[in-house]
Formats: sequence, structure tokens, C-alpha cells
Amino acid sequence: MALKETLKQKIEEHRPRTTRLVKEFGKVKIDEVTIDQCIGGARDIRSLVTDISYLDPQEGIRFRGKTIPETFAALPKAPGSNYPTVESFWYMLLTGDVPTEAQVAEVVAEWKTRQEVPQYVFDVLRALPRDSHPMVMLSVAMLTLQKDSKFAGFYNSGKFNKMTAWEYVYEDASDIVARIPIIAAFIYNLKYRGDKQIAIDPSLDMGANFAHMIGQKEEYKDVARMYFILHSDHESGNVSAHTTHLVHSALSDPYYAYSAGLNGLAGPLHGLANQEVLDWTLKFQEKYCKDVEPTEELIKAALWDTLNAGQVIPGYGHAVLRKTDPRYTSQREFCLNTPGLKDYPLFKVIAKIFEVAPGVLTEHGKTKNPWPNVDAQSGVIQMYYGLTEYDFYTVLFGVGRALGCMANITWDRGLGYALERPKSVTTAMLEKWAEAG
Ligand code: FCX
Repeated sequence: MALKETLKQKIEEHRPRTTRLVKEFGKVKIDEVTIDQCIGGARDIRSLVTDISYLDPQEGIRFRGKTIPETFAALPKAPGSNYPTVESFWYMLLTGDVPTEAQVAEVVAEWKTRQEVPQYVFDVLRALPRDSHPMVMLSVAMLTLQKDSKFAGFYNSGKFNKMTAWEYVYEDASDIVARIPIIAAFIYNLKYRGDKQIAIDPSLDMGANFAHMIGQKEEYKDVARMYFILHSDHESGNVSAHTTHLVHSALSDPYYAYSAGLNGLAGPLHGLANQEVLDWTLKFQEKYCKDVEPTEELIKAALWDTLNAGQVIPGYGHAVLRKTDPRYTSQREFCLNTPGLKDYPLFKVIAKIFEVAPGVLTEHGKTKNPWPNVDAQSGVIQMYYGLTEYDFYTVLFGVGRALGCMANITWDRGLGYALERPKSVTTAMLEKWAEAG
């Protein structure tokens, strides 16, 4: 069965579960809210539902119930590779099933029919100031595509129907995941390679084609596949996923929704942290170890400099996780298993920071989680392969994150989730409740 048909069946089977929960158990309490959660960014309040992924504070992410190693092991591999195609992962995120080789081939073929980016998008990108941040370019590209949204077209057709609306989200979502790597490659070439563009290679899967389009070597194909899968989803309360969900809950189409999600991803406390990590580490190398190996003492001194200046250590800490992020571990293992990369000086610095930073952050005593997150380890791999323009790294994150955000909002519409509209209160109200205990 084709992906959309399988998804249709899954959504129709799932709907009665959601309906029953609301009708029969709608008043069952699953959480309570405290004043510090109200002021402190709604941390830990259970108020969102997604079956695409779940983040356990100790164990880390599971995609459709599978840990990262289980995900990589279960999915069919790209030809000649140890890594799965991004297309096979998309199938699993949407349906919860591990696809067969034939089902993967269908998705690969389907994305090829969707990946052509209209010329007007490139025209708009070329018209932007060339020193615009690449995340601005990616977000603008999303909005530029909005005029052709199939979901918006359906809504405006006068035939809008809640039961079938998800099919139009699926259409836009599939167009977005197929096109976003093409747009990202265009932005890369526009900004850093003097607008020397490389045409799509129609024989390649998504990750491999991205590598080809940014002029990368063969080995980078697996880096792209791994990177996009690892960055795809982190349940639904993180800024990019939550923003996408929130904006789409107003029935704004997937282009509006993901452009907004990307704008959140561009924040230094979220996706931009990978750029910040590289910036921090290169400045550290420049200042402290021009001619010497990075020692524990030097790293400690640099970490304290940052903390004493009132800044955060980028790539460390997490709002949910309380252990080393398995996305960090997975990328670290990739480095350790790749000859050359294992001995790459910058990787040695990153590895040394991993030995030192958790102790320093624990002594500093503020963060609830002194362990590294995904961003602490992703940039060094890109640097090693020659993708040195680190203000581009959040764009790579955005290409991967599209998979999770688009799978989520397809299901949001499939299950008819409501407009999101939490209630706000005033400070005087909080004070009154505080006094009453
Ligand atoms: N360095 C220094 N201080 C840190 C810190 C770090 N890496 N992480 C947290 N803290 C501080 C916070 O700033 C906060 O200080 P405050 O009381 O003065 O406001 C205190 O510790 C408690 O924060 P905590 O509850 O542990 O963490 P939050 O949930 O508020 O914030 C993030 C989580 C991720 C934003 C925070 O750990 C941070 O700023 N880390 C550095 C930036 C980063 O790596 N972001 C990427 C995260 C992620 F993986 C992603 O989205 O890509």
C-alpha cells in the first residue's frame, strides 16, 4: 500500500481512541500547574499530545517507540550505506511502521516528483541582502512557497471538510520535506559559493542528493542522512515543534507554520546553539591553544570565563533531558568510528570539553542538567567535511526538523486537534493565590 493510503488507514483507526479519551475521560487530571511553571516557561506541564516521538529525561528520544540505535538498525539502508535513507525514516515517523525496501523506493520516487522548487523562490532569495542570516533565507523561502499551498487552496475552495483536511496537510508536508534540502543547498551555494548552483541528481536519495548539491564528497552522504534523522523530532514541546503546532492550530497552512517554527529554531537557546558551539570552540582554540594542546586546566578556565561573564555554555543543558543526549552520543560514536575524524584536533577539543564541562557546570550550580545536548557535537563533523560556514548549521537542523514538524501537523489535522489557546493570568492573581497558599 502507498504511504498516503497506509496513513489514511492509521489515522482512521486512531481517531476513535482520541474521541473516546475526550468524551469518556475528558475530565481526568493528568497534571497540575505551579506558579514557577507559569512564570518559568511552562516547563514539564503535560499539555500536548504526540505519538511521533517521546523524550524520556533519562533515556532520551524514542522515535515511534524506537531509540536512536534501534531506529538506525531497523530501517532499510541506503544503497551501499550503513545508514537508512531519510525517506525510510519519514515513512516510519508518519505511520509508526518500518517500511519494506519497496515502500522506501516508492517514497524516494514520490519525493522526486515533489522536489522541484519554483523559480520565484530562487528569485526572492537572490533579492535578499547576501549577508542575511541563512535561517532568514530558509524561513523566507517557506513563506514564498505559501501561495501554492494545497491546504490553503482546499480551505479557500468552499469545500473544506475536517475529516479530509489532513490529506492536504500531508500534500504540503510532503512537498516541504522533499523541497527543503533543495532550498537549503541553493542557500548554501548562493551565500558561500558565489551562487554556483549544482543541479539535482535524480538518481540519489534525499541525503545523498543534498551532499551532491552542496559539492560534498561521497562520505558526506551518510553524514547528511544521519544528521537529518537525528535532528528530526524531539517530542512536541520544544520551541520549533511547538511553534509549528501552535501556528497550524489556527489552520494556518504548513508553510506559514514551518516558517514560524524555523524562526524559533533560529534562537541561540534552541537550534542556533550548534553555531554558538563552533564559535565558542574556535575562539577558545584561538585564545588559549594556538601552539599548545587543549588541557583540562585551559578548558576549565575558558568555561569559567564564559560563566562569570553571565553567559551560557552552548551545547550543554536541556529543558527536559537529565543525562547526556543520545543524539550527542550517536554523533560522537560516528566521530570515533571514522578514521581521520577521530584524530581531528577540533574533535579532540570537543571530546575534552565533554570531560570537563559537566563538572564545571555542576560546580556552578545553576543548570539542572550539566550534560551535553545534540548541538555540542554536530558542528565538528560538518567542519571536518569542509562545511566550515557555521552560520549555516541551523539550516541543516531546520532541514531535519521539518520531518518531525511536518509529521506532527499531519497527525494534528488527522486527529482534529483544536486551536491552541492556553489561559493567561495576571501577576496580581498569582500574588493572591500565593497568599492563599
Ligand atoms: N550554561 C550556563 N548556564 C546554564 C546552562 C548552560 N549550558 N544551562 C542552563 N543554565 C542556567 C540557566 O540559564 C538558568 O539560569 P537562571 O536561573 O539564571 O535563569 C539555570 O541554569 C536553570 O536552567 P535549567 O532549568 O537547567 O535549563 P532551562 O530549561 O531553563 O534551559 C537550555 C534549557 C537548553 C535553554 C539551557 O540549558 C541552555 O541555555 N543551554 C545552552 C544553549 C543550548 O545548548 N541550547 C540547545 C538546546 C537543545 F538541545 C536544542 O534545542 O537544540
